[in-house]
Amino acid sequence: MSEIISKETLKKAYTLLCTARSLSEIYELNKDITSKYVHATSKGHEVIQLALSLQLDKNDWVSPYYRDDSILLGIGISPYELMLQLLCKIDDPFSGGRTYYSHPSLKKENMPKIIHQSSATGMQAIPTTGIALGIKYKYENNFPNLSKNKKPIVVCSFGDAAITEGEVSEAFQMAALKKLPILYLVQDNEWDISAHSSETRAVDASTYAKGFGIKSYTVDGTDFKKSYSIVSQAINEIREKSIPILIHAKVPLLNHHTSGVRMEWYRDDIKESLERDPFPKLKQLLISNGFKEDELNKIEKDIKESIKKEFKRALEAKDPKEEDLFNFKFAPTKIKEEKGNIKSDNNEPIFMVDAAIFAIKELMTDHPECLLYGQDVGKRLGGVFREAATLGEKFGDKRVFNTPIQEAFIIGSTVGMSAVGLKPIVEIQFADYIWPGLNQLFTEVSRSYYLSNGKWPVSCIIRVPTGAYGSGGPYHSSSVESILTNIHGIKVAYPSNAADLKGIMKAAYYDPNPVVILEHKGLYWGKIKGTEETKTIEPDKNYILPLGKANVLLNASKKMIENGNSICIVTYGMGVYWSKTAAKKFNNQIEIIDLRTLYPLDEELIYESVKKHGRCIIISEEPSSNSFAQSLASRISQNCFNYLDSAIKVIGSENLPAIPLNSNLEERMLPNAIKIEKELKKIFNF
Ligand SMILES: Cc1ncc(C[n+]2csc(CCOP(=O)(O)OP(=O)(O)O)c2C)c(N)n1
Ligand SMILES: [Mg+2]
Repeated sequence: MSEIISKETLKKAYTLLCTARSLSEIYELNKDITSKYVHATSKGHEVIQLALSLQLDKNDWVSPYYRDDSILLGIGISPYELMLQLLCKIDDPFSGGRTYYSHPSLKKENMPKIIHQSSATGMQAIPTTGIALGIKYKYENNFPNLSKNKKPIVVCSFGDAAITEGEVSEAFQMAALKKLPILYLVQDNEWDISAHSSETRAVDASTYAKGFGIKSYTVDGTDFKKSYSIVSQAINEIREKSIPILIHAKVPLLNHHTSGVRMEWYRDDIKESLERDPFPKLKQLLISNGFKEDELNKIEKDIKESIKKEFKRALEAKDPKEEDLFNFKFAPTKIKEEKGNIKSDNNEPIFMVDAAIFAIKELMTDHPECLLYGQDVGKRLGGVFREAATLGEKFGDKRVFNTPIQEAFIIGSTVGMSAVGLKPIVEIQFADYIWPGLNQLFTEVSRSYYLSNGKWPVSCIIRVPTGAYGSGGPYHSSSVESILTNIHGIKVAYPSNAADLKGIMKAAYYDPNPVVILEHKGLYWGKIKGTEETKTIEPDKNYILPLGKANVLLNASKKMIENGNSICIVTYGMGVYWSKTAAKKFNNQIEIIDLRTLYPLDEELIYESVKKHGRCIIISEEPSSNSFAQSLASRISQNCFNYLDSAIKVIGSENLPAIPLNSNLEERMLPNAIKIEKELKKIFNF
């Protein structure tokens, strides 16, 4: 393992270490200004970071964490660019002033790529492992233009405390299971914030990783020679063998935890830590390799001067303008109009469940970058609702595969998969179990495009069977649309029949943004009384239904509208069928709008219709209070107030924690046609 490190590399490492130190110093000297926006620096950790970053190739991927400014310097980011981020300036190359110091995202031709880095510790493990999964997928499926000699690797960097988090174990499990080309770098300074490792972990990172079957190396992260050599060995092994490796680097933290949490408040190890300072060690290494001390001192002095100038320049740089706030909410989609033939040659109506399968089959046939994974979706079962049946047989288990019970991984890995150009369709088995995945959806998936200033949209479809019936009971019946529509940065569709589901699946696929499709399991086969119309003729392959387009399913008569005797029901999912049944009891008085997509919402159509009728009921399957439906009612009231003859009514489930298993209780809990009919009558008699 005796790596010969060139003098050029040594000099570069020393120069960058001086740069990192000067940055730490100038931020601290100017803390009145710089502490406006919280930041942490790599002081004490620089050497392992440089040993890594100086060995990365432009085709590699790296996810540095908030203490990794030396990794950023090492891959070629300038101190000025880092300062722009520190000060949240518009030309901050990562986020245009939207996110903190050393929270990068980078998509430059000649540098390693960096997906959006959130500030949630440990959460980068899953998206970053998703990149490695994507790279492996591309090699296994013989994608064109892949480098054969120097295969890309992925690096995920963490602090020692971060790897105690649950989600990290999902990532480690998958990396080991699938033999992914990923290097986990753990910088162990023995501190969480003020909690010491003796309080927070039973074993260190290398022992922990071994439990997953991940090879690991421990190294003194202040020793450049050893660090460089271990990193070099690990990178070569990963490139050649496609395996995960963990490097556990022991380092001292020589700066405050962050600008806001000062070391003098709680650190009792400052003196010992300073004795492990990597700076004099690296200097000594250079001297023993023939460099003159004077030359090294001059480098240090020149850098300090230049950092001072750059800091002054950065202070004068422009801030973002207010209107910049709105850029990059969603990446633009080309799918704006309903297109193609909703009727095909096949006149036999199909179930909703099959509409989804047929859509995915067409997509996977045309697009090698389309793949499907989730729990039990593989060929043995094809999904617990058989909602992926036949796909595994047709496309093989490299493209349609089972995952462990890892909702966080299923959702969060799409960030990485999408970054390498794939289009994952993933599935959460029941809406009730989306909760462990919500963190990834909120923290990583939904914010990637916005916080990377438009660099990293996440294109994925997350299928979520949802809703009650079929004796689902409290853990297989929940509705979660209020939670989902509260997450800005994802789209949420909720189709109610086979044709819509097929058309929406296509639109979602070609959408560059994350799309959750809620698929009501009670509608999959149209077996529940009143839901027979979920079955439709299968639309043609080219049929596509844009997201955000609601549909008027039933019209009230002109006469009833003119006489002020009509009402508009706004609903979706199962609500469509309860409403249809209830409407039969009235004499052409009811208009039904099926929203089909909840975010974005077809506000234009809704307001137009409410203004026409002057009355509106919103029906959803969720408990009604604090819900999406309530929020919609409020929006309608604000926009249509002058046209309303009565308050907007919301009908939902009872406001209770769960849908009970007993069928009588379930019946009482949920809305139904009779309850809706009663409300309609009340409103007409008002
Ligand atoms: C999920 C999450 N919980 C809590 C925090 C607050 N927090 C920020 S840094 C930190 C300590 C992380 O320690 P470690 O991973 O060892 O990195 P170090 O700062 O020591 O380099 C905590 C708890 C966070 N950012 N994310
Ligand atoms: Mg730590």
